[in-house]
Amino acid sequence: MDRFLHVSDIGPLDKALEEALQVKANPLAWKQLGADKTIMLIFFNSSLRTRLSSQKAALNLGMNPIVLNIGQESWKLETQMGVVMDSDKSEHIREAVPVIASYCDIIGVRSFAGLSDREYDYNETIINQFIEYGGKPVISLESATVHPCQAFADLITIEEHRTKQRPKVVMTWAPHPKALPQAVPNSFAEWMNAADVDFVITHPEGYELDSRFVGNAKVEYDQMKALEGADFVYAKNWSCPGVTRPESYGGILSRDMGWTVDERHMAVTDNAYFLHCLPVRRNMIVSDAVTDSPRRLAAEDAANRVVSAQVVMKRILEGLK
Ligand code: SN0
Repeated sequence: MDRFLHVSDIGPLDKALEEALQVKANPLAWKQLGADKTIMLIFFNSSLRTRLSSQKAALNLGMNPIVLNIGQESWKLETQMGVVMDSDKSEHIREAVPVIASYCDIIGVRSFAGLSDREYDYNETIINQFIEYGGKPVISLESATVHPCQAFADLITIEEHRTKQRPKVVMTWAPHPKALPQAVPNSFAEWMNAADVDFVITHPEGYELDSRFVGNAKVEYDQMKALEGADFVYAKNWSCPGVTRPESYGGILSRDMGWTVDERHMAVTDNAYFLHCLPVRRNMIVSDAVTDSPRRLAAEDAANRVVSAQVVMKRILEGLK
């Protein structure tokens, strides 16, 4: 495996899940695999879980993780080609990436969508330059359009808690004061489509996700109807993906607090578990009562971030040998 952005990069999901449960049961069993190997974790944006779980996963595999926050601890990097570099960005990614790559064996990159230029974001302009100019395996730690380590962890959490062969999983949009990327819902949709679940997406009109991620999911604009009989409720805000409204790409189309997941919503489910990738804004995305209820799996899901990252790094290390 030389990159991890999409569900297809991990191969058959039953095998990936089996490996995840093995890694979870015995996290230090591959401590020699990463000996004397270095992983660079490059952050263009803030992080709590991704940063810590990636370091922990690397340490479990015996690797040396090195973390760099671009712009805060390094020069600000220019990522567009063909520009006159007279701004505050001192170095071009074209020069920086080969240097970073020469110091390590694997690179992880967090590079959020800018949400102003859809083509720039959906071409994955930043992480693709790491792939192209680095020549080392690259892991997306949430790039412009995908967050695969999160979606893999979500799948593990659902697998551990499902009581039905084919559970109903509902991803619902919820309001937020800031315009957020579509990476988390894109990847969650991509992974749920590949998994053996009955998958429904619900959001106000205008928030349609890119068809390559929606796949065969059912899209239901009536949130209550979508949630009926759900076994898992996955709440997330995202900004306008610009699919049905290209002129509004990256914008906020709705602030409707009726979409905030509360006990009224959970009452129509089949005693569903509530999941959120965190960070979560209380009483925007989800009410205090739901987020503090015993059906909430956010902490369990966050713990599985170490597991998903470790399976991905383990696969990459096995490929390096
Ligand atoms: C990011 C997002 O893509 O939605 C990361 C989620 C894993 N979330 C945020 O940026 C939330 C920021 C905020 O102020 O609530």
